Amino acid sequence: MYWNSELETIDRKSLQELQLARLNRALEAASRTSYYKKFFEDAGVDVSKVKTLEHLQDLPFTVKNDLRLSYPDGMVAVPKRDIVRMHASSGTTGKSTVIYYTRHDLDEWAGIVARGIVATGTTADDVFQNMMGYGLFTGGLGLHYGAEKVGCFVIPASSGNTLKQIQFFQDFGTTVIHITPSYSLHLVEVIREQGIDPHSLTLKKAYLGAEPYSEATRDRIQDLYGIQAYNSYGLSEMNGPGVAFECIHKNGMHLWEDFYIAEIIDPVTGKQLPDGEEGELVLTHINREAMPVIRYRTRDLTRFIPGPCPCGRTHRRIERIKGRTDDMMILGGVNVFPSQIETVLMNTPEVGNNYQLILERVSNLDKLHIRVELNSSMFHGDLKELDALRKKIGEQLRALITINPRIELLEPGSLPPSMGKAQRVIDNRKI
Ligand code: DLL
Repeated sequence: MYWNSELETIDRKSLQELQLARLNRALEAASRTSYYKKFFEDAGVDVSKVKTLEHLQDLPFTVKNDLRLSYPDGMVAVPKRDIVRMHASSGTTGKSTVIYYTRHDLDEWAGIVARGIVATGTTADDVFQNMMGYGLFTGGLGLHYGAEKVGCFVIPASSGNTLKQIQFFQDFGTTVIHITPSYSLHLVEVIREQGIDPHSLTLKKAYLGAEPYSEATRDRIQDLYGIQAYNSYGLSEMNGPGVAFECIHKNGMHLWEDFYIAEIIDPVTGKQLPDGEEGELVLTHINREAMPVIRYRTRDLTRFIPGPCPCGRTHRRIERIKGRTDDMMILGGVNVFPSQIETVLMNTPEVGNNYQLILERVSNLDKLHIRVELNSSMFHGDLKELDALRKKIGEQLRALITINPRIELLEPGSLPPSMGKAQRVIDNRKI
């Protein structure tokens, strides 16, 4: 039931003591790096004065741009010969951000990934098909070593090559998949096109992550495949996947607090918010030798779910990520997240598995154009029916988020399928 029962069920007081000891070690390591040394000096802070967990709030935030500025190795705290791997995320602008790991870091990372895997009931009897990209992206290799640690039969399939993936399901009796929600929605369509009933496969579970998605999408994936889907959260700056994982209760993701000190802040003021309130997640990595990262602003919006979890793990749970602060759209003065629109679309049975949100600026006003595929079994091309459906979706969007977008209904298969992280929002506004 647990991978490491001692650490997963540690009492809060001991956990906080461990956090403080590890924080001091991480701060000391950070001060040895060329980037943080100057960073702390410029901010006028003396990290040796951090004597309690509350003192962490006196330190400045690290943002994505700091990682870019420190490129290639300004945040490395160990000699090069101790580094055994790097990962990188390209991002859309500027230099890549590079993350470094020692052998110990990789082993520890695989350990928390194993915690998440075991928390969902997966064992050495499972066949784990890893359909996240292998390479510089952390999704593939990150889960790979955790699943091997658990003793699963691991198929390092990577993403794409959809027909082969389906063949592997059948030939090796895959029971667990690791996949982005958007790719899983494409995959299930291809399975059906092959004349295979997804429910007839040996699949039992999916680990979904790497991109924001709604509860309605999880429900849809569970129904389409006839499996249980678990939410998995992570980001390359904090190792990659494995930062937080759902247990069998599927009620928020346990964030491994012996690895990360988590804060929820008001994204505007930067001040910590009271427990349970929604805000931006800020993480300090306190268990990585090669590259400590202090008070990293994730841009992800969530909150801590109050109260204990019936599974007995004492690490607090974060709620499904609502969206990224940078993905928020302001439409007619209303703040809207793509996940809110997705909820309406995925709760509409006539709607298919793929959609795009296109933002345009017309006479100084932001306009949203939703392009959404229809479900093939519902698609008859009857204009009256399509009109009624467009109206129905429009009404629900208005009722829930008071927006009035242009809705375009498309034939199934019209939009580019996603093999990894989907690009849902296309911003054509010229600022
Ligand atoms: O996406 C790591 C990962 C791989 C997580 C596989 C889970 C599974 P990055 O490429 O650095 O790392 O992107 C991190 O993706 O800040 C979130 O905005 C988003 N994200 C990741 N997991 C979730 C999730 C990997 N479960 C960024 N729900 C993060 C919502 C997620 N958003």
